[in-house]
Amino acid sequence: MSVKNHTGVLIVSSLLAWSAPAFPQEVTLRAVTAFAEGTQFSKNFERFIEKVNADGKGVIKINYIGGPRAMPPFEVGNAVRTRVVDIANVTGAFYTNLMPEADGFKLISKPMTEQRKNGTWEFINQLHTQKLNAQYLARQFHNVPFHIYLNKKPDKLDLSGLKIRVTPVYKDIVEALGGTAITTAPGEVYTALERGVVDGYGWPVSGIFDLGWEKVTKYRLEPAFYSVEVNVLVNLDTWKGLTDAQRKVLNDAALWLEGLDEENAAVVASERDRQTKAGIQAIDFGPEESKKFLEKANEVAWQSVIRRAPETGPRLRQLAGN
Ligand code: 173
Repeated sequence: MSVKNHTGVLIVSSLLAWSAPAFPQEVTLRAVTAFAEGTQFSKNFERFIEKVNADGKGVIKINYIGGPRAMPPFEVGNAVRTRVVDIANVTGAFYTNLMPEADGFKLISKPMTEQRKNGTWEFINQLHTQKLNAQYLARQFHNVPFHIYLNKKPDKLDLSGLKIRVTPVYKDIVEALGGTAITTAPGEVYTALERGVVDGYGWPVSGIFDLGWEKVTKYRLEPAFYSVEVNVLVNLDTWKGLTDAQRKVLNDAALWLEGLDEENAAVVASERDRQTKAGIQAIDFGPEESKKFLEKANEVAWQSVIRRAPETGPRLRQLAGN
């Protein structure tokens, strides 16, 4: 080795040794959301990103790429699996093709503090590890229910002759009530209603104003049912590559994010009120019919999950306790 080369090596290695503490390694994660940016089911994830970027300064950073303009919602689960993105905000309903059990998450309505204690989080995390190559970092909106919204008024709790926009969340109950289920991403709902391609749609109690759907919605069918689940997932290779300090920033922010569910009761009340003011009428066939509806909704959904996931579905149902 020549003196010159030898000197070069020395200079390089000492530079590295010297520079390490001055430039601590900060990792940047690429993030997407399956819901439109700034809307009801992306908002809290966006607050989570802000928190991670503030608390994780110099340690971990999230680069928010955006929502459905950047990636079709039904592809987000697979994008996490293949590490096209590192972290995502997405409902299990959008990745049932990869994990049929994900259709059962809407049937679990216990608060996350309880799910983290009673083994539910652990079981669902295992499913994500195995089937989605992902860490199940957080679940949001357990206390926000769904509804079916309609533009035609049925005379009983029956959807015969009606075409209803669905995702896997509503498909089984819509069909059990005699309706025709048409699957679309949220971004296609407005046009489908406007053109009369569908007579109604499934959606949570909150969020219809975000995309102007109140302009093309006449009725909200009662009762509310199921439980919204929007999850924050981290690609498992990304997760394993993080330092303890980086993982701690994410985990702490995840628990904080789950805590934001406390705000939902007020949001639900104000959205119902706002719907009334916008002229959307509630259709309610009374307590007895509502009770039958809820029992049917629960039963058809579990049967469907258990048929598609005979090994794991029953355990999920046991954890859900319904
Ligand atoms: O209706 C939907 O697109 C859907 O399945 C969903 C799930 C969670 C939150 C919002 C919508």
